[in-house]
Amino acid sequence: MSKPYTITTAISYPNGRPHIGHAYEVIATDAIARFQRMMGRDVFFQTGTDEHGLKMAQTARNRGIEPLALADEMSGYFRAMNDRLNISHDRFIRTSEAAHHSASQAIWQAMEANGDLYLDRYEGWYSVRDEAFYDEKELTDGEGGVKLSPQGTPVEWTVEESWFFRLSNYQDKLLALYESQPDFIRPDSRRNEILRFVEGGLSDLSISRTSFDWGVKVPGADGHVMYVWVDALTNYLTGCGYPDDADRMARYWAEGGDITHIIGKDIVRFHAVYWPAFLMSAKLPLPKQVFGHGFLLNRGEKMSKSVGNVADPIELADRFGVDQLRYFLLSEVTFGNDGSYSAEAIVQRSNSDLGNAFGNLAQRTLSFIAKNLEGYLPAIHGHDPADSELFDLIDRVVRTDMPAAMADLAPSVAIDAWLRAAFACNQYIDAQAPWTLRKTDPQRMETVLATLYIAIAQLAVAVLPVIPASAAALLDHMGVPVDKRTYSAIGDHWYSPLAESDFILAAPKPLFPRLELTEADG
Ligand code: ME8
Repeated sequence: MSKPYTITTAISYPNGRPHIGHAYEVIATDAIARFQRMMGRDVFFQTGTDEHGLKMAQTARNRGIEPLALADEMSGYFRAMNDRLNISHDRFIRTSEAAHHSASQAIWQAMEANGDLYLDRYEGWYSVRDEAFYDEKELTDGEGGVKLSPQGTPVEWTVEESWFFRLSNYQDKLLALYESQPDFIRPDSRRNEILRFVEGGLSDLSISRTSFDWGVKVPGADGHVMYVWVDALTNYLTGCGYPDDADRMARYWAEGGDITHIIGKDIVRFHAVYWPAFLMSAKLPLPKQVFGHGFLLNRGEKMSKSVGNVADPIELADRFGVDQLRYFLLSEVTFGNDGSYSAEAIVQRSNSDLGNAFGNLAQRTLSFIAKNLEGYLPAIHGHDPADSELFDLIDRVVRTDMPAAMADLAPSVAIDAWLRAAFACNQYIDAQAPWTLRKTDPQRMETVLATLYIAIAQLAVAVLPVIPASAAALLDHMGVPVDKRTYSAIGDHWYSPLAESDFILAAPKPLFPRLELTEADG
């Protein structure tokens, strides 16, 4: 069996509807998961909603409904977003599921059995918006005497009886982990930030709450619910069958397994400090990598409900197209850096790359075949050096450059390579001028068209993880067999049998109609 590959997004707080930042994370993760499947890997891709905690309880109370009713409603919007954006997750987890409560209680008991939990009194600062405890030394002064967390959210003084996790015991073990697995935290900026934090010393972590009851019950401690991050992080194990399904665990959460968490930069501390410490304590395998992507800004500004600049991903998809939005987000933003979006930037990228560079190339070539060869696929009559040069370049791009970039979680680098190959095809068609060859050398015209047809199909296969629906529609139209649409079968060997069959190529419809801006876009 092929080597398992586990990849997850963060699970989102369903205290409101999904925004473009949520869409960005799940689209990037989807592209990577699709790529790994095309490499023949046994992929498990999980996403979902993080439904417990004070933030959910307070939002529900403000709306006069039960937290579960809020979670039911909002979780539905996250699911609907994933459907709309063509997300290929294998599991959508909700932390209110019974199986997840069992998994959270099991990891709690394992940490307790290891001697890492004790009961005490918590006195300190808490941010409901971040669902996070902070040390006094991390805080800054906001307006009106309000203290602010490093994320800029207000904190409140909290005093209550609480279970604690001996995080202070894990400082050396965590530093040893970062040292022996330098890629555990990526990108480097995030790694350095975490190194500094852990080197600065770790306090024990308050991991239960008594002031509200919306959460996973602490086993054997009436009145305590787990701190939301304990149960939230455990979602990754629940999806992998913990604690009862040993076979599933061995497959997707094994020692040395290929396990990647894709999350935003604001929650790296939870994933790169608390999570490995919990797992070490419970004597469970660790993930291979935690990747903290950047934030998406609206025209360079932080999105916020009060400013009213929070973009709805469904609206953007309706207006510009799902694949246009996916392509924009993955090509525009270097994964790991912050990025900006605006209507102009989406329109510009889509029209120039998808429309002009790739769509027109396919359109010109396929219409030419449909019209001049009555749809019969052209035969190859020997190759010129120009043909081999184009094939070599595409081969390098689709077999080496793109897979290397995707495996390295760098979709924008993969797309750059892809675009370079599309430009090379455009130069080839202009230089070879099949419209002239039609009169002067019809055999050479056929070879040129066959070369382009193969190149276009290879580029369509290679870009499937990024724009799955459009690329598949093009491959369907071109008659490329489904079993050839993988990175390993991307060579041209499928072409001759297809050209010799009675397949007739119809005139294509434009794949990426030109997008226009409106006055409202400013
Ligand atoms: O943090 N741009 O949930 P969440 C890019 N429940 N990514 C963004 C973003 C933006 N503007 N805003 C948020 C939580 N994100 C926890 C996670 S995991 C065990 C629990 C990212 O709904 C954010 O960084 O606030 C996170 O990775 C994800 O969206 C969900 O954020």
